[in-house]
Amino acid sequence: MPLHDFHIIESTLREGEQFSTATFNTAQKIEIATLLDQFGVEMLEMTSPCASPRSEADIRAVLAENLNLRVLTHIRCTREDAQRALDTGVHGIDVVIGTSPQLMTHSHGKDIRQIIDLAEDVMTFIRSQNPDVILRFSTEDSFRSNEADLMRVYLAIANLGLVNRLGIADTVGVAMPSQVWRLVNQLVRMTGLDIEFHGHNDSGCAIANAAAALEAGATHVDTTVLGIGERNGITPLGGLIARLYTLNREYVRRYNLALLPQIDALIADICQLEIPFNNYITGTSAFIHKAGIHAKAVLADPETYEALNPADFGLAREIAIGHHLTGWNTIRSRAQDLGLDLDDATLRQITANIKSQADDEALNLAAIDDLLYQASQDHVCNPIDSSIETNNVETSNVL
Ligand code: HCA
Ligand code: CU
Repeated sequence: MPLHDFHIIESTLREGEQFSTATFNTAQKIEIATLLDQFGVEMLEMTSPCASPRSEADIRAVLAENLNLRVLTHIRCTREDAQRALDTGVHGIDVVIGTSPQLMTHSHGKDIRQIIDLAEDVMTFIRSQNPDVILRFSTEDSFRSNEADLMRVYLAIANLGLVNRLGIADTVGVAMPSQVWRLVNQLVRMTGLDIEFHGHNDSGCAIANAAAALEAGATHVDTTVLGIGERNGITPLGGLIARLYTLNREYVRRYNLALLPQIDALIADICQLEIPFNNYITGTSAFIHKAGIHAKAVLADPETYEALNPADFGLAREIAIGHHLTGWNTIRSRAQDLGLDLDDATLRQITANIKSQADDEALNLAAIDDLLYQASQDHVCNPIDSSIETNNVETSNVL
């Protein structure tokens, strides 16, 4: 299980460019590549040089930055595309060809024998031109391909002894984690080569499928920042990190995790998106605790209700206070933060008051603070404060 030793192929500058609102100019590509390099991703996949003049120029521009990460480009399975890719001086080439009946019919029109012949020819050509380029061969739409056909293709390519990696792609986001596990496991056992997983998120399994691939022995996972890509995208970088961190922090310790908020914010900004409230790690609510029972336990020990430590990502947890589910431990903690010394009975009374008011509308922090300051002043003059409205909430039930 190479979970401690996997590699991220960050494809924001390839798959991510295929997202509906994504267009990156050269400076933005360099900024994104540089940040991802600082984060520590091992590989960066860029759009084919054949896609547009700027796509070609930008591969060279990113290469000229001399980053630590390896720069890859993603091409169709043709000699022409391969030559253009080689000409850029890129570190690695990711070749893909569709193998599902749908793609064989509507994309390139070739049958399995023709696919194998073409792939063998293109792989042999690339290797003959450059013995060092990192070479990957992948089948598009692997999970809707006929399994026997798929294996014929992979075995033929593996037997050439020329490629560094085989890729599998859940192109339309239909695979279940168990299917991914099985296919990866089969390929690892059959070929012994490095295996890459690329998974779309149409049915919400992109992260789970990437994790299943790694558990089955995959060595590389494709991600994009915020998961952007065709349709609703692929495995998000932050989501993969969250998944692996919660298995074992050591798996992701080599990455500069505190850069994640900046990376997500940069892509959201360029693509004019809001980071979803429920996004992994960087969503606005990812570290907000609300119910009194939760807040009490988190105040005692955050790990009670946190599988991820926000501080590891340069973030802070929040405790929501002014709502009807609040608890007196939370209110006491706020009073302590304000330097107010209020006795338990007073705090319970204020809590009951807040709950009662918040049944109609949540109170903001300033309103809570006013109540606490007021109580503290009244307390000095009159320890039993009759001005604070209470309701029938049993104080013993108020957590
Ligand atoms: C594409 C399809 C692809 C390729 C994945 C891969 C997919 O847009 O070219 O090369 O592994 O999802 O199948 O992104
Ligand atoms: Cu894709």
